[in-house]
Amino acid sequence: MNNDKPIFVTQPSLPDFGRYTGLLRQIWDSRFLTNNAPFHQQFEQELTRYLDVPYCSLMTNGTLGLIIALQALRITGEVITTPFSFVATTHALRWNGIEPVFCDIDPKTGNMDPACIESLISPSTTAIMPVHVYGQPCDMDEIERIAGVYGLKVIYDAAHAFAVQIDGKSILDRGDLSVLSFHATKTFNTVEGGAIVTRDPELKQRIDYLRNFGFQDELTVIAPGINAKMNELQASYGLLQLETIDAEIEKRKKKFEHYQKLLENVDGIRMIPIFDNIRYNYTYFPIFIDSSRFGKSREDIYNILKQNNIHPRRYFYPLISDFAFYRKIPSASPKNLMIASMLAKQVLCLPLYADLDDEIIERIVNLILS
Ligand code: T4K
Repeated sequence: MNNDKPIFVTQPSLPDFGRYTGLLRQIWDSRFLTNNAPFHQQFEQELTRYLDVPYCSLMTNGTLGLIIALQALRITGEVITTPFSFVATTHALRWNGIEPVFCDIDPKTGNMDPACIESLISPSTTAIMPVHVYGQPCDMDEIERIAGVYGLKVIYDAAHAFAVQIDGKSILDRGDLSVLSFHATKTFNTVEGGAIVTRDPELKQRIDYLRNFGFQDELTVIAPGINAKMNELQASYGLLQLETIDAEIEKRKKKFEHYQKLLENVDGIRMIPIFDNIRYNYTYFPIFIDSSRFGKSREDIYNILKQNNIHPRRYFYPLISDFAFYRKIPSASPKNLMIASMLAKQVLCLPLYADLDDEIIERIVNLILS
């Protein structure tokens, strides 16, 4: 096996080149490049159908989706969120002048622990923003129950949760809004991209205005919106990706299960739980290494793999609450985030993508166990 070729945590799957250039030809001919043009409209419709959700609004990326979701719901004050996520989750709050309040997480899933939410609610709290980390659904019933009692909105950061279903039903129409990412590193990618899912047609309308500077019509601007429009190169690419996404998820599932078989029953290595009634998208393959039982630490394994030109990622280390500009927030104290601090030290996301060779998976596992 050739060790000179680096193996990264992921490698995007792309649409068929010939078919994509066919669609580019149409864009060249029409000269409609952006601003709710034909491919944008078609992709938004087909995506809504595929995801089996009431409404969805395309975005140029997931981060702007989060920023707009908060604007659309007029969220202010404090929002309870998780530190065990990509920085974009908390940055979106700060870009709206909102104070993040960090909540500890469930050790089994890495998702926000609903039992920790109530003690963080203050008179300034207006919403809860959980993340379906690694595509594992949050405890949505309990989060939404608490939100109902205290009159809070719920915005799910569903960047990892494309097409995830429980008992055959999408999880994306839960809460007030869910926000997807279609970044190149995700199971479903449009190079950069994202979407906001809602059940409320009026809210969808407001989101659509906000992503286009707030324009309602040629002469009316209803709010200080932003530019978060997906362009025709992304939308046409996305249409082709939709055709192959089910096969993509199946391929990733096989790779995921190969790792699972090789790593089950290894003392000191834990994987995320997989439930039979959930349809996953297999974006990440995280393992949690307990060095006291396994004998080697997460950093040891990370370095061993790096020395062998394999590049796993420590998603999510450092915790968002450990970055300098968030560390001063009272809830960022490690004492408040004991489980999150522990998982951040243990986690390692191993390479996972549709074209990953089984032999490379075996080599990675052998290096971990050697
Ligand atoms: N919320 C959550 C929970 C998120 O995880 C994210 C994004 C967001 C919100 C925001 O959504 P977006 O605004 O991004 O749509 C990556 C991604 O940039 C980011 O989208 C993602 N989460 C995050 C978890 O991971 P990096 O800095 O780790 O990516 P990077 O460039 O180091 O890529 C990882 C590896 O993938 C590279 O070593 C090589 C490979 N790769 C990457 C790219 C971009 C490729 O083979 N081809 C490529 O085109 O952040």
